[in-house]
Amino acid sequence: MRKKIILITGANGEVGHGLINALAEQANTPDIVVLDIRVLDKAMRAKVHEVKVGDILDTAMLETLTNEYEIDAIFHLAALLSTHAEFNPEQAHRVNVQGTINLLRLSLEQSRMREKPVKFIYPSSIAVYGLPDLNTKAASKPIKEREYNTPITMYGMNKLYCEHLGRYYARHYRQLAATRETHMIDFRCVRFPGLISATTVPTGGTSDFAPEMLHAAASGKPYAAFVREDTRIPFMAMPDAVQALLKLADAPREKLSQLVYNVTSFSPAAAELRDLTASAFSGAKITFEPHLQRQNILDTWPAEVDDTAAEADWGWSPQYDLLHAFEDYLIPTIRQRYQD
Ligand code: AKB
Repeated sequence: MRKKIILITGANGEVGHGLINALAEQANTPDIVVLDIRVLDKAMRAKVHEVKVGDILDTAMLETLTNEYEIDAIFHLAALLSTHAEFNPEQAHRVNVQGTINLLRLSLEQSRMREKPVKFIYPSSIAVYGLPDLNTKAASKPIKEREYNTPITMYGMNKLYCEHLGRYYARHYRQLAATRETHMIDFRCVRFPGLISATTVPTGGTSDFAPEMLHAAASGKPYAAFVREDTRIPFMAMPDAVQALLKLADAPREKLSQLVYNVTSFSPAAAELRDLTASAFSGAKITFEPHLQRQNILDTWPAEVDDTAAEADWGWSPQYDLLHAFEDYLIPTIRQRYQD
């Protein structure tokens, strides 16, 4: 009999670490197998059953996973983020889209083998939105899932398309075949805002100015934010992002009225983030030197998203608002990190 597992791709990224910690603490959870192009950090290794170092584009390697394990759920976190993707759009497309198709196919294969849908948990992003100008952004109410789905970045387009691919593999796969698929996949998606972790500094994202500012201040380094002071996008503290993934994964299928859900916590202006950071770290040297093109990307992302569907369907509610995120999670944990 094959061992039942949960597969996490991109596990060495900042969401991956939090997710491994949270899953490892849960009772009755299948063992975790992780897949990343980099070796998993040492501190995490004891918490997982196996670390596969490899590329999600390597279909032969993915096949060995199918043969070795019964995969109960996949958290597909691997992706090239928005800023990184603009430097190599075709590579981003390969990783973000073809990589996701490879994992969707693997899930479908597994669903057939065990005659039960594999849960496919997919983090999408506010990058799927593309507001036309700042006036529209300022005048908009919190944006719903289906509004302004006109991204300007390769990453945003990749995420939006993969949301649709998830729907295809969940509901319409090979719809003209003589025999219909009986076991498709159970696709569930959250659209994350910018994430702020106290323990890891992200790379390659456009929302990175917030975590970069905090981590620089905590480690006594000056920081020039690449945005205007009035830049406003939604953010979330990392523990809430992990909870969102777990809560959506646990929700009864019949309660889910849609496949893709916005989730959000707070939407501060960059200047508010600077003020909160500076009041926690008295010597902080934070300035603003907007980078025209990265700013342009941020200006197309909404100031606020509407997450009422997630709240209604699966009880989503963030633990941290802006002040609590800083006071109870970010500042104490980051202080500790840079004192050690
Ligand atoms: C990025 O900035 O690319 C990501 C995101 C908002 O999805 N953090």
